[in-house]
Amino acid sequence: MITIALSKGRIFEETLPLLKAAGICVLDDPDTSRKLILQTNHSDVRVLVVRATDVPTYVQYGGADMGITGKDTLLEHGCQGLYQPIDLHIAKCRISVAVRSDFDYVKAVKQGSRLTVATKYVSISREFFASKGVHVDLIKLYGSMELAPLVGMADAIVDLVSTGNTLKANHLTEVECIMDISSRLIVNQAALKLKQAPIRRIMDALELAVGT
Ligand code: PRT
Ligand code: MG
Repeated sequence: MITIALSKGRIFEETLPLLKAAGICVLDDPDTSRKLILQTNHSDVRVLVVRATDVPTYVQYGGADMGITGKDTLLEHGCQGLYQPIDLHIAKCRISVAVRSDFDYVKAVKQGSRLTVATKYVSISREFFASKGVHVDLIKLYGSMELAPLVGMADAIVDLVSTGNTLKANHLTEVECIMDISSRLIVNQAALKLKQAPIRRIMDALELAVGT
């Protein structure tokens, strides 16, 4: 049995065509079904539906043999016990610093001010600001980061940006891009040794599907 961990939403939707190209069709729709284990057209391939931030954990601890996760989630989680063989080029966005439109970020950085930054991405943010020599106090949030500068809780946020519409709607301005993000295939290292042939077959098919 090969178990693949996926999260509902954009990653699931953008992964389906790649799996299909690899000959794997998921038989249940996670939006209408309450099942957390989905069958596929292969009796020996199944899909787990988990929270996006839990995908690396399931793969790391062997609850799933492989999974698909954003680079953002992977960097925050850490990569222990995981192979990352393929960039699937899906769910693309960037992770950026944004501030209230009336906040002069460039000046604050130039003056060496201490910044308060609200984010779900504490580890990525800590590393980024340290590399710039900017002192920050990080506030960990789990969602709706955009609110923090609006209510005076933070000078800046670090969050994912795609179209930029969410920032715009909340009168925030993107001032710096930290890195481009896409989703990766991750594979449990022990599973790759134990189930080498079937895992390689899926990896090769996905790689081919991404290239086409
Ligand atoms: O939503 P939930 O709390 O269940 O989990 P999640 O937010 O971790 O999952 P999900 O499905 O929202 O995101 C999964 C992955 O998709 C992320 O880890 C990214 O790798 C990738 N991705 C790609 C994005 C976006 N684009 C994106 N735009 N994830 C989130 N967003 C959000 C962003 O956080 C912001 O709130 O969309 C908003 C910005 O979008 P624009 O288009 O207005 O700029
Ligand atoms: Mg989300």
